[in-house]
Amino acid sequence: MNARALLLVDLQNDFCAGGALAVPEGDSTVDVANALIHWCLVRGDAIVASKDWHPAHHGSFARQHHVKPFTQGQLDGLPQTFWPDHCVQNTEGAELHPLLADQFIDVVFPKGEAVNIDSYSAFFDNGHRQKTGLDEWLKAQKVSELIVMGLATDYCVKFTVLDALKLGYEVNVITDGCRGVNITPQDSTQAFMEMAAEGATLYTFADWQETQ
Ligand code: VGL
Ligand code: ZN
Repeated sequence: MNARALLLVDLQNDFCAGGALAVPEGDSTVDVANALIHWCLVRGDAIVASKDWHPAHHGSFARQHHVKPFTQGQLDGLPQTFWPDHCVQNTEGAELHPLLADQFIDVVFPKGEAVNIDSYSAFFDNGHRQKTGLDEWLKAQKVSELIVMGLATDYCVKFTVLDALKLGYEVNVITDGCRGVNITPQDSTQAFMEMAAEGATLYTFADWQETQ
């Protein structure tokens, strides 16, 4: 009872250097992830990951709407930022970062597979219409506490954390294990503030280690 899980959000090639939607310093989160994996293995925590996993013609892709990437629009009645094509199913860009110790991940939850809706959160799509299976999996393992890190701070990490809090999990965010897209420069800072305001506890990896 009261088990704990490490949740690694979208540590995929396309969000790292050279990727289609490269997040500045995205790669630098992988060392933090591997260190956390080590800690969690020793303690016997569950280790789970999410993967952005889009069909080739996903509705979040700017190309599908003949608009420039990073512009705003709507997708199936929801506000949508249009992105460069990224994390297309079964492409190298959608693979987890090669240096991530992914052999220790218990289960990976894909998201963003439905063409007409995006899915930033690892728990639900952006309309909260469908669940990914992550919540059920964690509840079956009696997980009540999460350690969350990954990419990108201002999208998938933020919405994953906000959903986790609404679902009743105790959420610890490892800030230096996250990097943001920052379409506007303050987006990541703002995202961390929102997560904290809703009840997440923010730690640097060094500070988190002190608590263990
Ligand atoms: C993400 C934009 C589009 C993320 C995914 O993982 O944060 N951002 N798709
Ligand atoms: Zn995406």
